[in-house]
Amino acid sequence: MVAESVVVHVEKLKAKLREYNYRYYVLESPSVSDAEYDRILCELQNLENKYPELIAADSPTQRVGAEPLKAFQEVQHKVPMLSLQNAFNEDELIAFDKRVMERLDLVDEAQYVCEPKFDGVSISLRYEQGVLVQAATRGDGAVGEDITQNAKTIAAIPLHLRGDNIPEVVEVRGEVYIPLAGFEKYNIEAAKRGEKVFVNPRNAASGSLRQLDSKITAERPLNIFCYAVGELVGIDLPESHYEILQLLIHWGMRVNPDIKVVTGITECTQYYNEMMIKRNSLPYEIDGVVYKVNNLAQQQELGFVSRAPRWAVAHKFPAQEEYTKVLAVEFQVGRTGALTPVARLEPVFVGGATISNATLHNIDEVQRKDVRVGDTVVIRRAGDVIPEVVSAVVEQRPEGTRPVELPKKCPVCGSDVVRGEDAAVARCSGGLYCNAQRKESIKHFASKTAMDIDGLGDKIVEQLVDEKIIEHVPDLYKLELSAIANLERMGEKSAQNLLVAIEESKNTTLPKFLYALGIREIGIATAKNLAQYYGELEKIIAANIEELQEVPDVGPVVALYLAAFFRQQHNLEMIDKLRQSGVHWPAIKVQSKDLPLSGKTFVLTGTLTQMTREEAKEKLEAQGAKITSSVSKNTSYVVVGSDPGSKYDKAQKLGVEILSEDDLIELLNP
Ligand code: D41
Repeated sequence: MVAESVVVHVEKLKAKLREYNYRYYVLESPSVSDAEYDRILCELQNLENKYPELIAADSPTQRVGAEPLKAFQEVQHKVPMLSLQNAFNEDELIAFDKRVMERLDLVDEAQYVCEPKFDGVSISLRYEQGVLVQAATRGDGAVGEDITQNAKTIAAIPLHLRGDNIPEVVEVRGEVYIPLAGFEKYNIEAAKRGEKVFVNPRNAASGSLRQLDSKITAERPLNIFCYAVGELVGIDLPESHYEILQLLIHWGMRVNPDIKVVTGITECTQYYNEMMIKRNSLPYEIDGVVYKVNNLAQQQELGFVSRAPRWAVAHKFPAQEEYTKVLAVEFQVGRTGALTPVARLEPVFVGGATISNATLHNIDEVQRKDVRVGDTVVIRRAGDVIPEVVSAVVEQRPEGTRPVELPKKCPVCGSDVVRGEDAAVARCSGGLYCNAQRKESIKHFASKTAMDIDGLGDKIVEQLVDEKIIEHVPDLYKLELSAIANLERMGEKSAQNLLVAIEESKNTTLPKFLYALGIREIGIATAKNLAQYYGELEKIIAANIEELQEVPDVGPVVALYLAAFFRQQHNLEMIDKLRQSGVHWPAIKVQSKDLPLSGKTFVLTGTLTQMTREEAKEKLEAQGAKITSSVSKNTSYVVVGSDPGSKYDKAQKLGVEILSEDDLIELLNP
């Protein structure tokens, strides 16, 4: 037993260090000298050495810890980390605000929180009873990597929350970044040591967080700004996003001082202009600003599409641009046969990276911009987005150039190239005869979100197809060691590992399998909805176009693609072959479909008095109804509260049945 006086003293030392640390790194106004801080840390260290049972995970001595990891563990985010939709210009921004106002049926302008957009790495910090227990990268938003050891080395991240009203669980979301000064200093020193330098601060932050040895991370000048909460248990959410940020500040998290609440989109644009000027004097990089609807009830009502909230938008600063020459224009063939024109360029340094290819999107775009081989062009690179050709400098065009034409035959397989009447996209009609389409569909099948075949990278797939070792997806499950061990850059060991990964991929889930099939417009979110709704693949295959549209998020176009895919004999044969090879998934329990309002679609407009719109939505959904935001002729009922918006007029125009709040209550409680 350790004497109580020692326990109390250790707690006092820890509290002191926590306070000093907070003042230094979060408030950036130190309250003691470095020597004093070190003295207390040393005293604590000595006591912990003597009484190891007193070492707690949140002790300031535990920031750099333990042995290097072998690999990062996966972390399933309890609340998904959503992504942000982008607005690249004022028109897109105005459209965003208009959608917000329409969906909320607002007459007055919406209130927005404006935040700088830090160019770093998004992470999630999980605190239980106020103690940091886990840090994770965003990953794909659903699953990230456990970087707890590395996050603990960041001094601005509290190991222990301050203040009162500490929740049982809170996940704090923020952006880890490297200040410009730290980035430059690090690169100068790395260059002196003859080591690799980072191209930009974001890569530096990302590379530093992804070190298996936290001692290396500890040497990097990482910092954080927090901007949201994920899971929250034990206390009620406040009413606004701004109040959440105040709570974070209260708990000792670092929140950016340039965050502001404004009313209406005009004030957002003013903020944007202010930050654009301020940007150059900030000690860290920002690549735009973010606007978020402040009111949380409104956020909830807006919800999200795919994985981005409808209530937030990133307003990007203009991208960096540079001039270079077009050496060639080639057409790449994608998984669905779409031909994408790509400009091969004289290499040029834009926005922190050397670019030698840029997309031209589609043939209409090429002809509209009239980009020709030999032209000098403007190249734009915005953040992570694929570089694009903005325009050609016609004044500098050499003689004898010709407009780029769409090839009549697929450059890969020679099949006819076809274009629908109004489709901007031209496609190779070769289907799975086309090597390019087959390669892309196999890559997609093997990808992490799909069957997750570790080690089956793009280069390997290309070799396997080019050397005719495999032709179609099901052939993957017939691969033998001898066939793959001879591939370039493939040793016996990695060949064996690949076979194991292929074998393990057989154990999958229905959503992953559905997504892996590569049906047009079927992302993982839609695949999950389909799986949840039908429970069995056979039922999805058997469903007709109308039935498919009962699934959340499935509209007429997606339903058509699904039905078309499952009508093709060769696709059904492929599915059979895969299942015969042993691909399987656990059964899914479906929510009952025989509810009173199954198959009915509702739109809610105006203010309800006896329940909130959210409650109405939940009650309707519990009875099987689907709630959508816009009125169409497929809408079954429009529920009209007081001060209804334009949706009411539209319902009348289309002759959709209109329900009052009382009618709704009657319907819910017959
Ligand atoms: O500064 C940022 N990079 C930033 C990113 C920010 N200030 N706010 C953000 N808010 C969100 C939501 C609205 C989803 C909570 C974000 C991000 N998301 C984000 N960053 C990367 C993916 C999403």
